[in-house]
Amino acid sequence: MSKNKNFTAKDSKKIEKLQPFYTDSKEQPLTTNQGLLVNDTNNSLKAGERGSTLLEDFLLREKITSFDHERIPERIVHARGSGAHGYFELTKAIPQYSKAGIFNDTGRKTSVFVRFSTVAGSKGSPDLARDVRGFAVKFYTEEGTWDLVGNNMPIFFIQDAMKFPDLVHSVKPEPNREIPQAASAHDTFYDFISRTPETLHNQIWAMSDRAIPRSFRMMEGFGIHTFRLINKKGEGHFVKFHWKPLLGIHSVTWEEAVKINGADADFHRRDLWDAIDAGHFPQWELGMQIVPEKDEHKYDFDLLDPTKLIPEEMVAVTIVGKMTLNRNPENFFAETEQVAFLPGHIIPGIDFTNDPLLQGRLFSYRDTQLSRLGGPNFHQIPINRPVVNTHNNQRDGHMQMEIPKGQTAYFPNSLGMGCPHLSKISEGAFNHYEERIDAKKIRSRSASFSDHFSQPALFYRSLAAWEQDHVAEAYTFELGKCTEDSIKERMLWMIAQIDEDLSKKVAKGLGLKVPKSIEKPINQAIGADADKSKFEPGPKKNYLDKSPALSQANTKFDSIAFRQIAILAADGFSMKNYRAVKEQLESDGAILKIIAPTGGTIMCDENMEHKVDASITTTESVLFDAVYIPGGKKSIKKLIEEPKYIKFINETLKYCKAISIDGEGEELFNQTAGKDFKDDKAVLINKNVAAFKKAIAEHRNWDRRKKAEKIPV
Ligand code: HDE
Repeated sequence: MSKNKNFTAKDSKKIEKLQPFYTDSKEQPLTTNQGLLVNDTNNSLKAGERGSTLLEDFLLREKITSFDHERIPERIVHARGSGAHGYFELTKAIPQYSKAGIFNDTGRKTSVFVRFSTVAGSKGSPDLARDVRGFAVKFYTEEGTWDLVGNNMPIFFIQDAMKFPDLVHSVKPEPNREIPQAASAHDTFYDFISRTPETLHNQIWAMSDRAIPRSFRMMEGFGIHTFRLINKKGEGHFVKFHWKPLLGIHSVTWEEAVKINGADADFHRRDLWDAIDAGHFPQWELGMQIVPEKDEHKYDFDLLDPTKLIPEEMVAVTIVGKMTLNRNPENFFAETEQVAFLPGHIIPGIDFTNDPLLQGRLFSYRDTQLSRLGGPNFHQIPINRPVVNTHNNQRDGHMQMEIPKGQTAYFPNSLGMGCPHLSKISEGAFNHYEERIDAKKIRSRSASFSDHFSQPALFYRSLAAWEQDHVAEAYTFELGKCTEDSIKERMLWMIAQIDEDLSKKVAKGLGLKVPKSIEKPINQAIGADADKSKFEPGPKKNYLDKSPALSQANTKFDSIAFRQIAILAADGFSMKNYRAVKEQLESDGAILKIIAPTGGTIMCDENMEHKVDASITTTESVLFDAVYIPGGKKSIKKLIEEPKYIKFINETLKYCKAISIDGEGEELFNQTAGKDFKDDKAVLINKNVAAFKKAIAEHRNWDRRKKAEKIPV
């Protein structure tokens, strides 16, 4: 309400008319900022359908430049992030593929800075949003800085950079109300997704458990695009980069994610920081899928299409090195916030391909840093400085932090003795891979990019039953949050193209029916003059029945490093069993935390004082991986009096986690839903610590999920 009593709604309409900054695109054609009518806002101008994007493309530049400058200073995407320092070591030299020093010198330790992030949320949004995670690595190599700016999923939502502003605008909070924060579960996102079938593959990954990781330490990373490796002879090989976490790939459930966001919005940030602080350094192996140039057209999908992965069963991942994160930043802003990743930062031995998404990214990231970090000298910010000296004739600009000496700032010169001078390729200078291009300049998309259903179906088929259940639940939740039935129905049709039963399950949850057909064309990511029939999604193919590598059921289950174990105890707890559990779990890196009725300290039955890590009122079971209840008559009597312990145990059971109980602890357990789960393989009553350790390492007993669903918490 306006404070000015004389100001009425009628006046506000008048002001709207007078002031030109109110715009409304209802029934209006799309134009450039100069009023030019636009006939294709979906494809960039390229040298041939599968060729590189042309600098001449003023439409792409205007659209992307405008988009890149939308937020200051928060990153427009990936605003919420956490970083860490570490190093990379080569374990297997690959001179036959790449001349890059870091891929040849096994004795070398290359410093890295890594930033993990969510995509859609603001800087202060919670960590457990259902979202893709960024996985950006800066290698400070002796030949210059290389940035591998990837995600935790091996494919992307769109095929052409021209679509990125549309994608991001659809997932961000809706512009009228700025709702919802850090969530894809809303109308505009699914309006866009359901009209853009190329998004379906990344979309189903985002509905899987990959979108709600247990920890940054337990995520895979992918470069996504096909890059090129170049050897000394100048020969090229296609390559896809993979990061494989030594701890395996593990996730929480969606219900837990929602609760974690409330209980500790910094859950992932804290976990990464604390693990490194405690000396449990997360590690990943760097893997490569290498494809000879002659095999470029061998596959049922196009290697330049970033919505496609190469199944590991078709091209194996060769492990070449290992990355260790061993140092937390000193200052969040100076390092994690100011770090500037650019896919264009490459080194001799690595090169780009014509993937049209990668081509657009090569423009976008430098552009966004100019507004985010204020000018062209962002490479001088400490975190962005290469570890090698730099000399060139670029000068001045905002925030020049160096004092370049001398009279000359041009090339060629004689007054400066010809310096800084050029280097030969044989001396390590970068040179571009000489790719032959003979094509028409065209704003279009290759027909080889039109198969949008085969790989989402392969992904879904490859999941374990519990993972498939989670996908169905995620779709039901996300579409249930949409308000427009037409959008939900279009999505149901799309999901049916992946798997009919999946779509039926989701439809049941939504109280709708899967439509037999929908209005065509569904694919609006084409030009207004394009032959629409050519761009309908192609038929679903089955070139591989299953890809076991895509399922988290086939990951590693052999570590309990930095797993959080809640010890439920009060005064008088039994020290004998606790001592054995503590010694054996801690020796394998687990972290034990005593959760007592109040803060302060408690006494065990051997009259020793123990520091309480959290009182039951200040913590939640969703923040822990497993629970241990030591015996001790007095302790158990006290715990039974506090109802939150019952909830704590019930939630542990509901989310399929391991629980170990000794002695009188069983009396407390009998007060919970646990009495019906005594034959469960991850419920260990008076069993040895080795069995508990194994159950924790297995992450969850998903077999429990159907029965545990009924536990009312
Ligand atoms: Fe990004 N992306 N992106 N992206 N992206 C940014 O750059 C962009 C894409 C990724 O921790 C921005 O510095 C365009 C794919 C990560 O600092 C911006 C397109 C992949 C990060 C930008 C893509 C990514 C970003 C925002 C379509 C996975 C965070 C702030 C052509 C391979 C890096 C910034 C960090 C950040 C643009 C698509 C990953 C605006 C135009 C595909 C991990 O420049």
